[in-house]
Amino acid sequence: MVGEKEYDAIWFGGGAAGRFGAAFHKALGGKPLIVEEHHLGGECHVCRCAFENFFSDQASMAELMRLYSGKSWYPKIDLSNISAAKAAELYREVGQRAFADTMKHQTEKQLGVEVAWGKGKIIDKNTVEVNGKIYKGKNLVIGTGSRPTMPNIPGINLPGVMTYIDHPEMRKDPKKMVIIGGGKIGIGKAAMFAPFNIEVTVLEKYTCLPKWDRDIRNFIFRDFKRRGIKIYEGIDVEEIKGKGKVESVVAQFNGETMEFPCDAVMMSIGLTPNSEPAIPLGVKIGKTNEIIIDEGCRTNVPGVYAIGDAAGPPYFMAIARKRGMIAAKNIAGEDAKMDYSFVPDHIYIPPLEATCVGLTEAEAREKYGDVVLIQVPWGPKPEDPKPEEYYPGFENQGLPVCGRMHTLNLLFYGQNRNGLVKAIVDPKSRKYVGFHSVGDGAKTAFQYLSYLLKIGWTVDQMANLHEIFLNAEHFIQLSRLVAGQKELKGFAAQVYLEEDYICR
Ligand code: COM
Repeated sequence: MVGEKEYDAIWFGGGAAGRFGAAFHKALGGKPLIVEEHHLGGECHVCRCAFENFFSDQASMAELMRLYSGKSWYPKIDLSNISAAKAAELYREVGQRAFADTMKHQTEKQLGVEVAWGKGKIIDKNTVEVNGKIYKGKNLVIGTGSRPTMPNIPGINLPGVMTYIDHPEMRKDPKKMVIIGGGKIGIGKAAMFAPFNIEVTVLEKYTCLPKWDRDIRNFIFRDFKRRGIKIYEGIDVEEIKGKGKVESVVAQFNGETMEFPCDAVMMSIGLTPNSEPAIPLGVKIGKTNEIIIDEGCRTNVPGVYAIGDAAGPPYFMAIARKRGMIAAKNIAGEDAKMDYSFVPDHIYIPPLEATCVGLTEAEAREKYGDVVLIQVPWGPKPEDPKPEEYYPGFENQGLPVCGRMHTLNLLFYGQNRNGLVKAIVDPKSRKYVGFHSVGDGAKTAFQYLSYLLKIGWTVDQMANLHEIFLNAEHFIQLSRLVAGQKELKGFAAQVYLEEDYICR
């Protein structure tokens, strides 16, 4: 049966990219149709960003309760029965359904975008079949997302091997978890599981969070060490062992065979784009299985676009949604291009979060030579800290980094765990070239900081903004303290502690 209408575009996949693209297309006056089998919004509210926001909050609560238990006015809290599986159950029961309903209501009712529900089959670039019904479109937009990359190692299919997709599905609390892959997903998962009395070890073949600023990495890994989360870099996983279920991970480390007993393994070595449904159309596929697109999200086949994770990295929701928007504009006859400059990055590391945009210090030094750092805390402990006069365990390192409740509380209770902010400035032009933060609540500012970087914002302009003190990232007031310098030198003694927190 042929559908009555011909659509301007069939959006194949209603995830973040397809849903936003189709909505934008409709707003531009086009006739879009989304084809979606499961949920509008894709994996986001099932197992990715929305779920991770929720689960990070649960992990933050658990970690903070542990930290504050019995201190000051906090009662002693018994954390022996806390459960990551129970937290996941709450999300399954409430979060997934509530988000699915909201996405459906917003897309179909509020935005008036038509959805063909069911497993779609691409017949040709103008024809898609859903539940036996044929839909015709002038353009086809592939937004089929990505999946976890799975290595071909023995034991990979054993029960107990999970990926981020299985996280909300967990029914039982593991005791020991090995996380294979120390990228953004793996490091975030380590911080999320550890507060639930789960012993976590991260095994990374190369370098954890390789693109992040050294100080941010050090901050995260110093905190992991304190929390008992072990990290190995340069370790080569050979096998997952177990009789009927996961029992250990075997790896080569510095020429030795090591075995890590565990009852769960989280695989997080990367993402693979789901490009397969588009291959019969003759679209070009890249080395990492991504559909190759130009700046306008066009594939090599006229009238066929690819958006979101299906078109490869950066794997970031804003990019997915913006690729949808750019494809919509081009379908509507504009000549729009993606802008990949100054894309921020973010990790949940409950009870905090890390965010960055622009250059790392190392990259900035390579490009600009001597750069100025505007950061807190700014260096080793003062000579005369007498920490016990403040509070047992209070390290008195530099100034507090204040965000929301977590960071100020962490300052007083958390043995210097409250955060780090760092802006990098080219002293000649006085322009910022990078912003970095570990703390709580700063990610909101980074949405706008990325734009300020793009337009070449200077310390002098920042010094003129109106801060609402206490704020999550301090960049305005810290910049104002030095903006009066004719020759910009920044603060004195800007050395951050560098130690080795990782097993290498
Ligand atoms: C968010 C998914 S849960 S989407 O990007 O709004 O579609």
